[in-house]
Amino acid sequence: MLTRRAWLAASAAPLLRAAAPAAYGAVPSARQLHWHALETTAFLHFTVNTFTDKEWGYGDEDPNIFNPTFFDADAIVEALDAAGMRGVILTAKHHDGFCLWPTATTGHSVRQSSWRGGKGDVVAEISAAARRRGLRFGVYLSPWDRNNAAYGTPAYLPTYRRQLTELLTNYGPIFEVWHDGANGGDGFYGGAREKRTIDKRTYYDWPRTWEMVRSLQPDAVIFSDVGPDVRWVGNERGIAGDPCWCAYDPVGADGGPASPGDVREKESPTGHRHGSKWLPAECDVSIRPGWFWHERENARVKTVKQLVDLYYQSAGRGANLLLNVPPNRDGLISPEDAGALKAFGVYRRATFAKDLAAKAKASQGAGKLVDGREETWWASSTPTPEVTFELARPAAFQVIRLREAIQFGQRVDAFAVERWDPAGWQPVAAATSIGPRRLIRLDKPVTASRLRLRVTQAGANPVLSEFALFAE
Ligand code: FUL
Repeated sequence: MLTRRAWLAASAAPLLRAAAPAAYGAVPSARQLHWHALETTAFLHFTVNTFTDKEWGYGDEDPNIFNPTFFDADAIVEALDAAGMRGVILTAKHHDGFCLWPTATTGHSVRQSSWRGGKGDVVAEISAAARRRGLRFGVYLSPWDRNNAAYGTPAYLPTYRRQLTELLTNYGPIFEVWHDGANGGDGFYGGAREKRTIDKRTYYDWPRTWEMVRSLQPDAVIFSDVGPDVRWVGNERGIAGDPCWCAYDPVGADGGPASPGDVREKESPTGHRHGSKWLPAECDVSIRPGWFWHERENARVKTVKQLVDLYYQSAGRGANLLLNVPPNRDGLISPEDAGALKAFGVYRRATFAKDLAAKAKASQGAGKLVDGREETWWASSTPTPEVTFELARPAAFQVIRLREAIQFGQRVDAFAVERWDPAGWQPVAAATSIGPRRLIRLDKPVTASRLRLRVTQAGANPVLSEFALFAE
């Protein structure tokens, strides 16, 4: 199995019970640890835009236009599950202000649509379908609301918070709350049809909203450009930095305090090696050129090869991948997207089914295995340990996966993997950050029966929880 126990199984030495290592630098909260384990999640961009063929709705849409005749939440979630997605975040309200649940806060929602006679509730159906299939459910609620007459004045904020309260109280456990940084500009605004700009730093009073999220859904992580739990990776291509550090101290574009929509995004892909906050990166990217479904983009759905590459460039660098798959006008995932998702899932299941190092014997060098009750990790007693793995038989592998026991912080700066051949140790791969996960995909398979992991630089004695090998 691909668990942290693999490290234990790999050991020839007896298990030691010892005190947990002291934490180094920033460390994750319990809710962040759960989030890291999800690894890949899906985004659903779905609203009036799906029917108007737009990316940003103006806010003046006729609610009747939202009419996904064959909407099937189970079919949507099934398509995401096939790709190995462990959570799904729905655009409960995008910038147009149209709410996909029958909210009491506005007249711009599914309740005003003739879809299902005004009795439809996309949030209820997707959250229930996700629960049935074991996927976690999260919500995107756009702060910018181009429909709301009060947008831009303090009177809008209670509405935004009431919408969030409805979402966080009526639809079961929420794993992630997603705050978009796109803000302000022109819109319908109750008929005013004008441009409204807000001060991103002060208008939303985010600390107060986040406190509310904490009280309603204490286990949910909060995403924005600046966290507080999960950071935007700084691009919409789905690509993390290399290295990608989990710690980050976001700074505003002008060097002042950062806020959602105002961050020096060039620093977000990499994070800060010695940042004071654990603020890991999430890579949002769409399977299509746009975030919403457009018929003209049916031929431009990412191929399985592109999805696999993205997986290594995001999840493989320790970030989470948030892959957007927009439902179409029928209220279903189009066959093009479903096909790519399925093939991506097949690749993942086939590649990661068998850890070729699971039965290897590890020389522990100057370190020890520690039984942390829930899991086991290997704590080095030097900053730059070398561990040798003797495989039961020669194995051909193309992917190496490492994990740090991140509850003790991100400690490793750089490492190398080598294989033994009669002429001595030969380099196989080298990389920098590990954190929750580091995947190294080799250009071609390598065959070896003895491997060596060398941590070449670390801020503190490494604490590792996995070394695994896979054939692609
Ligand atoms: C952006 C939005 O403006 C896009 O429409 C999309 O929702 C993307 C995920 O975030 O800021």
